[in-house]
Amino acid sequence: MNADFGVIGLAVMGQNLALNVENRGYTVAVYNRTRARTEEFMEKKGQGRKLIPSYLLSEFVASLTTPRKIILMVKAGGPTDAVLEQLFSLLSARDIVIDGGNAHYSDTERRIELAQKYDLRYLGVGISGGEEGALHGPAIMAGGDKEGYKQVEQILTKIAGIGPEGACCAYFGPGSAGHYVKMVHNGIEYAIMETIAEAYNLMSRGLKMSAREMADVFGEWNSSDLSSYLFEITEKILRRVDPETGNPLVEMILDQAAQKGTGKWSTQGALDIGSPAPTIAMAVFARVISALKEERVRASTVLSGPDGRIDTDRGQFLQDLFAAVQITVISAYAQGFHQLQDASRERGYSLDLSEVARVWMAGCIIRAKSLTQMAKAFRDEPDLPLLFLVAPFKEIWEVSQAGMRRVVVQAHAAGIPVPAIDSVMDFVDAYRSARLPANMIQAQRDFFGAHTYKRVDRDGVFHTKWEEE
Ligand code: NBP
Repeated sequence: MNADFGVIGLAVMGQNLALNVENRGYTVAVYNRTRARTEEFMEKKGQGRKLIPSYLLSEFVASLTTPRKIILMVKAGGPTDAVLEQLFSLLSARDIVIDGGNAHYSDTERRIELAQKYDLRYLGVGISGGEEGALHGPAIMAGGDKEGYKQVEQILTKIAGIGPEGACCAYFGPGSAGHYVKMVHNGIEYAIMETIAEAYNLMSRGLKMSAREMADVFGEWNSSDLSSYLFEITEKILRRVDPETGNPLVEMILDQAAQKGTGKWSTQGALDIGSPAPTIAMAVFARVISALKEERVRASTVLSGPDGRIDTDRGQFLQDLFAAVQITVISAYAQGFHQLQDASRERGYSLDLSEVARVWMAGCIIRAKSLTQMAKAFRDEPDLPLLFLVAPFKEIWEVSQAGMRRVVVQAHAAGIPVPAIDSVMDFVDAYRSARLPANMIQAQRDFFGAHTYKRVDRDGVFHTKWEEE
């Protein structure tokens, strides 16, 4: 029996992806560096299935029909390089290698060049949805060798999540396009998670609401235009009680957020191409500050400020908070799409943003009802720079900005940090300003560094000797 598809790496993602492919009727070859993991997988989940385990990479390669179709689900970075180093020399020309891990886009570019030397077809594919998604239908963001994609398209499409506009799998462009889209997906994910955490903080610390009351609010929001996976799980999290203490479980969790790097990469990528992604950046920095627990505990006894209480009409505040959260969440997507637009130009991806929005509609962590309207906005205007410029997002901004401004003012007055919400207020206010104070910055640069400046009233480049009258 020869396998149709091969999976290397049998941690949670690889196992579930292998089972997902097998569930669609394919025979799947599986291999993992550590033998025991493969044995355990076969024993616990592989019984009676069309899975072919191998304990040597050469045997794994030999068990696949040609052209071979192999996906790597191993730890990104060095481990992926370690596998590829062995794998490439075992393969035949035009075999297809898919990196399904969270690779940095520059690593993908480098590996594509290496694969070309072996005449292999290399695909960098972002897969989102966590372990459940991998098993039942992830969002699949592919990039790289187009011919290679055509040959695995049927399998990838069959295992993908199904959204309101079809299977959530697409080829986005050459090179590292797929991994770049996945990286920005994760950046948006960071920003939405931070926004939700800020809303939770305002309700819990500011309004002194109970976990159950907050769960009701998130449940209500999840039945509105904000309907999305992250709001859905937030309600569930707030309803979970810690069996040991009887307290809401979330209150028993240490307030130090971890980060695996994709939010950071997304921000670095935005800075590299001069794309405005302040909310994604603030979400990364919020996690960085949260990690400084000992410093924060010390500072809390040294630095004074308001006590965090928000004394206001609760109903009105919650309405305003909805407005602030809605604008901030839309802005997270808007900044992400802006970055993709810029990266597409800069890196030659030729991304179709309506297709990106469509693929994010199911299977992935940032799936949301509003993506349907976002896909339409980019179908109507493929080069749309920012979602807020068109309906219905323009109207949401018009209707909701007053409430959002009240939330920002009240949060600052109470001493509650809202970096994501705040960053969006500043971002949109700056973006809608025909004139910003950057003229002062240009004057300063010219003053100390003779960097020159342009004038508003005529063409040319100018320099002033500022200390001479
Ligand atoms: P991990 O990212 O924890 O990686 C574990 C796998 O990498 C194991 O199979 C391990 O083999 C293998 N590996 C390592 Br570590 N070093 C290796 C080496 N030098 N040579 C060969 N194999 C090596 O697994 P995961 O959480 O299932 O994620 C897999 C990929 O999918 C990652 O790139 C991840 O970023 C991405 N991803 C994960 C999620 C998620 O929710 N977890 C979501 C989306 C994408 P061993 O058994 O021998 O140690």
